[in-house]
Amino acid sequence: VIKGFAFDMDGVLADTARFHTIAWRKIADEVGTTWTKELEEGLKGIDRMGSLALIIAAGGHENEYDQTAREALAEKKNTNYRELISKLTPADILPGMQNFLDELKLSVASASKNAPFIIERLGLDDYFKAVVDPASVSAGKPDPAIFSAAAAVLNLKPEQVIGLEDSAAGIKSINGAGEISVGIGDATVLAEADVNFDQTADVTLNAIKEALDK
Ligand code: B16
Ligand code: MG
Repeated sequence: VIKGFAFDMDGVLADTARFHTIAWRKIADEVGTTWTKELEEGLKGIDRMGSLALIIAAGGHENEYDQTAREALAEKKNTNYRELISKLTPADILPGMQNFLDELKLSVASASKNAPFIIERLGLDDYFKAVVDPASVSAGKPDPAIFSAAAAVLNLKPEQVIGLEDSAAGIKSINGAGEISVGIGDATVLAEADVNFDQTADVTLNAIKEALDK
C-alpha cells in the first residue's frame, strides 16, 4: 500500500532548472566547453561538484583544473545561482504541484544543498516532514542512497513510497531504492520510470493510481 511520496525539488517542485542552466553556462564559457542540450540534460539531478566535472570533461579540459580551481568555480557558480534564487516566490512552484501536495504525506530528496532555502522561499515547509540533507548520504544520484533516506525519514518501507523526478539520474536512484518511480518530462529521457507524465500540471493522485493500475 502506498503511504508516502518523496519529491525531487529542482524541476519537480520548483522552477529552478533554468537558473542552474544560466549559472552553469557561464562556467562552461569560462572553461571553454561548448554548451549543448545533451550536456544540460545530463546535469539534472547531479550534485554540484559532479556537474562541474561533467562540464569540464565535456570540453576535454580535465587536466587544466585541479581540486582548488574546481572548488573556486563551483563557489562562483553557487554565488551566481544563489542570487538568481533569492527572488523565488510561491509563484515559482511548478504548475499543479500545490494542489497535488494538499493530497499527501511527504519528504524531499534533492541533490541540492540549496533545497531547504528554496522550499522556504516557495512557502512549502509545512508540507514536508523532512528534506534529506544530500551531504548526509554516501553517494549522490544515480545512487539509491538519497531516495532510501527519503523513505526512512517517513518511517516507510521503500515499496510504500513513490518518488517523483525530472532527471534520468534521479529515476535510477528511485528504482535502485526499490520505490515506485514517477518521471516528469521527456518520456524518452526518463524511459526507466514506472509511470511518466509530460508535465507537472498532469500529476494528481488519481492520475498516478490509474497509471499504476494499467
Ligand atoms: P546545488 P534536484 C539538483 O537538484 C539539480 O538538478 C542539479 O542540476 C544541481 O547541480 C544539484 O541539485 C545541486 O544543486 O548546487 O544547489 O547544491 O533536481 O536533485 O532537486
Ligand atoms: Mg530535478
